[in-house]
Amino acid sequence: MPSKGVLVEEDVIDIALAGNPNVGKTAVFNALTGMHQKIGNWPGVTIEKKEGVFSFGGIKARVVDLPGIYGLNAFSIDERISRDYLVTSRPDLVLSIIDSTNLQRNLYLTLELIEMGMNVIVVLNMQDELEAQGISIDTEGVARELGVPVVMISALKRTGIKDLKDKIFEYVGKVSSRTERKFHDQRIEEAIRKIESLVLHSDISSELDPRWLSIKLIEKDPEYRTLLERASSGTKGAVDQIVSDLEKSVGDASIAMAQERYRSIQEIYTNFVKKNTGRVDFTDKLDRILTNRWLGIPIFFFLMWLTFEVTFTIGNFFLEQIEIGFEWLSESAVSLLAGNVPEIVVSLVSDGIISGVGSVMVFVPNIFFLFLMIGVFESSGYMSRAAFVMDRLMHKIGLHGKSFIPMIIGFGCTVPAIMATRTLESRKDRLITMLVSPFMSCSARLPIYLTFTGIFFSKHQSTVVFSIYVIGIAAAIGMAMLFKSTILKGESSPFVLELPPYRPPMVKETLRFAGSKSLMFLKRAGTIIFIVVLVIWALATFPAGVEYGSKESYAGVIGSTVAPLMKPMGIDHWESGVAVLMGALAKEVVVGTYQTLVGEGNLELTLSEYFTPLSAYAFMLFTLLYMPCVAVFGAIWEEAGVKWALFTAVYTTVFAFIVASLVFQIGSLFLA
Ligand SMILES: Nc1nc2c(ncn2[C@@H]2O[C@H](COP(=O)(O)OP(=O)(O)OP(=O)(O)O)[C@@H](O)[C@H]2O)c(=O)[nH]1
Ligand SMILES: [Mg+2]
Repeated sequence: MPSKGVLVEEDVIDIALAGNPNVGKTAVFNALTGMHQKIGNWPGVTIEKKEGVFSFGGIKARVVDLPGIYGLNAFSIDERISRDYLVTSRPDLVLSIIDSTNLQRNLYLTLELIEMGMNVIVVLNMQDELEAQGISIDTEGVARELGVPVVMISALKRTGIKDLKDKIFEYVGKVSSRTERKFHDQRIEEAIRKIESLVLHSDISSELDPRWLSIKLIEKDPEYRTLLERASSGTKGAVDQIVSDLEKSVGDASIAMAQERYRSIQEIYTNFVKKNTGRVDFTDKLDRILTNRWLGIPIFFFLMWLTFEVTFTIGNFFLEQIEIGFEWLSESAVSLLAGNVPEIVVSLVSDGIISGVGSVMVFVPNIFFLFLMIGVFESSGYMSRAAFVMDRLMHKIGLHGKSFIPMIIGFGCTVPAIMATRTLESRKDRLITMLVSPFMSCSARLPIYLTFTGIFFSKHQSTVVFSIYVIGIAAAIGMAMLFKSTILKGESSPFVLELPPYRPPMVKETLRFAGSKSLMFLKRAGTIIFIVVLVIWALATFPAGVEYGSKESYAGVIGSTVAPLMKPMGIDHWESGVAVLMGALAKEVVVGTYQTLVGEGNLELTLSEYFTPLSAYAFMLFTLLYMPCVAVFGAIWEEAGVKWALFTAVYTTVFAFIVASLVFQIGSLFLA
């Protein structure tokens, strides 16, 4: 690592990307490094710092992509990650990424970074959108005013990237120069200077930049106050004296400083930004419909239904082809192996591996199309609208619409949904969102619904599956309401939900997203599901001498122990007991378990003997609601502690049992 200040050619320079949420930091990161980190059109996509490298003209750069922040006072976990990285790691260079169509709001953080004494290059991103809106910015003027280099780029269209690299290159070999530009009123500057020299010559132990620390002390930032509390009473008294003297003339110092920053920004804006008025905003027009008071929620549910329609109709076409492929594979394997190897090996290969793993793999096309639809929602900007229209409903239960974003992510997989709760400021809101996110039906449950609706509701497949998803959302909201009014009472934090402009979904990125998720599904099928299938095959085969998959096999014994508990849900056979137990590892294996237990038998025939449409529906509800898979358990453990992970597993399972039993019992009354 180079010494701060002088950068020499053979050094690796550390570059951080900082900026407000959704301004294209990750897009810039990908453009610089050639990597494919996730980007999406809503604030809060990046929730952890990510590293990459690139070299250019003989220099090597290590780049860190950070979660979005509005300013250097951090509230939520993802914001804290960014702030702490900037403050304590002090990268050699910070690229302050700005959405140039939104200069006014974005510049606040830039000013803070400059005040912090960072080496800053201002990157005005989204040049294409700026031009489309007929706005122009005098970059030279802004650079002069801020005292740092300014580059205009479009990370999406990849324009200006070379320019940016050139500007980065200029830093190498140059003595870092703190900008002389001071944004504050003379009285404030004087106070900063006084405290700065106190900090330098006192017992306040800190690695922080002294000017930055002084500013934070004047702002009475509680996190930096603690440093002062630890210092001697003389130092503390002197600092307090300077601050209170200052406040006598300027009022609340932190407000005065914020006002100064806004004043500088306004000045820059009026002097260097030229706007063409009179154009009609496409985003505004579309939002009048999509976020309409009355239409918003129905449209959201319609789009959800459409997602399943696409997932099923197109997905099922491919599914059938793959199914035929696996049947052929299984038959060929049997005819090839039969007579040549022991009977038990034939059974292992055809009953266990091919049909068990195959029964899960066939759903890859459906998974692909589901994620393709989710990807389109994410990159078009609709995601934030969904959160926005649900906001009113969420507010009624005391949560913020922002909580709905992790929940939507949960339709793909619950693990990233748990991680996405990091964007919520309030710890209690965050916990509640984590506790209820598993009810948002993840893609791993889709094979269960597809199998069961295919047998029992083949005419109304997407409507039935849609109803399950809606029940999942209702359960999540209902439970959130319960938690909010009981064990996790608290104020909901005020926050204005941001609506990014609509953007055409990026075809390549969205396809890659759907592809990588499908691949992940395949990988799970190849690893965890493969192992589970082997275990089940063994349990169904042994003890030696019993008929394969019979009640006397180990699997039968285990299943029979659990099965009585499922009787209230209308389930009266041991196979489902095994399937549900295994499903706790990964929900994908539920179908694989049935298939392996049935072996050479016909799965559809067997299930249609075991279930009625009513009990099949109850069973789908149970698998929707009962304990999330081990990966989610691990994620909650990591984010909130083992206590909450255990709590989630137990309460969801009890809840699932109650709901599924009620549905079956009440349904039986009507159908009898
Ligand atoms: N038109 C246009 N869109 C862009 C440009 N750069 C990024 N975007 C889009 O802006 C959105 C946000 O991009 P990200 O890179 O995810 O933004 P981010 O700053 O990393 O966002 P967070 O991680 O949520 O803080 C995506 O929809 C991108 O496709 C650009 O230069 N032009
Ligand atoms: Mg990002």
